[in-house]
Amino acid sequence: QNLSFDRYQDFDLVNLANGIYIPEPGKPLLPVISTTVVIPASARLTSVRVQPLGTVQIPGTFNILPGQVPVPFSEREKPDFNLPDPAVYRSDEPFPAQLLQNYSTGNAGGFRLVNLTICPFTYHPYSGRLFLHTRLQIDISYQPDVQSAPIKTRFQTEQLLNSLKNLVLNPDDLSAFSPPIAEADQPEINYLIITAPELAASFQPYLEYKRARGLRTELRTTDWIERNYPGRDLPEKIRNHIIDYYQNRGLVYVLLAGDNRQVPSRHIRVDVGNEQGSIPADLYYGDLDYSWDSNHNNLFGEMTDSVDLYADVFVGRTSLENPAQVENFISKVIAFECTPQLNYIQRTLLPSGWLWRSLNYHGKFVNDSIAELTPAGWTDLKMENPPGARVVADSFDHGFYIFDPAGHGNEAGVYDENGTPIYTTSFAGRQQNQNQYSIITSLACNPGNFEAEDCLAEVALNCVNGGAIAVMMNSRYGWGTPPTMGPSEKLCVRFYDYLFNRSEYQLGPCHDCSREEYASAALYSSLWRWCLTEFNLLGDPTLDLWTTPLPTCRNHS
Ligand SMILES: [Ca+2]
Ligand SMILES: [Ca+2]
Ligand SMILES: [Ca+2]
Repeated sequence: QNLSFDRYQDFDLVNLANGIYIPEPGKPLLPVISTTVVIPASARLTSVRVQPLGTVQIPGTFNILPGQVPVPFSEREKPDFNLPDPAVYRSDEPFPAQLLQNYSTGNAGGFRLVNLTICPFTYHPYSGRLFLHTRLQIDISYQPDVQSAPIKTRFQTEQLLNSLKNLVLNPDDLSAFSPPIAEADQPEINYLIITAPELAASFQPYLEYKRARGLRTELRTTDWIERNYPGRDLPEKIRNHIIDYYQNRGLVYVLLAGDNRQVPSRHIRVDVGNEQGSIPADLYYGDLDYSWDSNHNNLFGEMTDSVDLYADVFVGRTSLENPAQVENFISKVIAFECTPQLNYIQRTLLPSGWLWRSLNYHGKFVNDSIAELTPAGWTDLKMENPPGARVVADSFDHGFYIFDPAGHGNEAGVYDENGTPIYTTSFAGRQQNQNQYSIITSLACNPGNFEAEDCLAEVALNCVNGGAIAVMMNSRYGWGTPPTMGPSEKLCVRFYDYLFNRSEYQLGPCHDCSREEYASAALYSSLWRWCLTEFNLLGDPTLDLWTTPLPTCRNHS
């Protein structure tokens, strides 16, 4: 029941629930699946093998759609159709030749993970036969590493174990495979706030609040970091400070507490097609294993640079720049965590517009996928082609826990293909939803570009009488792969999958694990790397999320 087919022009389109596409223009477009396996923290991977244990032929013959060139969601032109590659389509050789498309290894907080991208289909283009491998055997071999595993604190291991159980295929192995535990050499710091000197005093009440919830907290200012840590520039010094606390003081959570002027972002360099991406990516501060510039050319996160894309600490940014905004942020978090309104938690607001009308491709596709994930009893208010942003903003004021405006975008808003606004900064800053703060996601281009003076994500987060408590939006172009759902859509959907289906109730881990699902795709495909890294979190990574209107307070101790 997870498999369905559509027709697109003269071609067959294969859909698999939880599958993704990594399109190669002209080659048959078949969904692939990602899966993650934990191996011992001290292990070195030696081989991965995937074999089918059960295979069925899908009745009929198929003319599978060729992969198309990805398109940014700000592009309103209809992309040209990519024709089938005759070298593949005139042959009857099995496609793809290997079920295992790619795999990667990495570390998440001392745990060692293997991420696999597998195509569960085999297609014979000339005869049109299509086979589905319904059961797969995955063999993973490893050896003890010569380097011993990093030592982690009990708190670090517990937090990571708690989040990784939702990511890995073999959660029962997590305890046995966890890194060795020891007390930190220096006093433990679980939660670090990094901010500019002028905001430090305003964050003191927040440190105390988080302390009362069981976290060992510390605040460091960028000028102190500048003086005390090595690095080629301030972002590298900040990251070296985080690495120090991660290795020696048991650090798990980091709040980058400021706009780009207060706490600078690192740009990473990813190219997709003719687009050169220079992408503000806060994952640079979370994935701590490598330098992100292993080829030493001052361009970070290139496809040739070493990264593993697994967060070792959970990072979020609260993009604010003055004490009044800090005060507002603190009061919103405390209200959200301790005295939430109960009547709005199980409500989603899902406005959408046309992405490419000529391709029959609409923002409602991603929103329908989100609505399919909301539990029974939730109310999903879909608004297709709203007449303008005012209607959406008026609804928003009634209180919706989840808000996903889907359309074309820029820094100031999200729009239908024809230019009609769906949601914009002028409304986001004046919402009156009071203590019914929303979690906001969007596939659109650029509304998460916090380097702009005030992008949509920042305005929603800093709204005084309501707005958002957490926003995940793209800092550069979102990418689509019409007629199939592209990475930016899948990332929005996967966040809600972790929240609703996998019971991940903490914001940072929910955001990071849902992205890590696609780690190997993003190590292998620049399209996926672009989309994964630009989807930054604006919000506190330690924030406790509600999915039922039952107030219980969580205590980290
Ligand atoms: Ca580089
Ligand atoms: Ca990592
Ligand atoms: Ca800004």
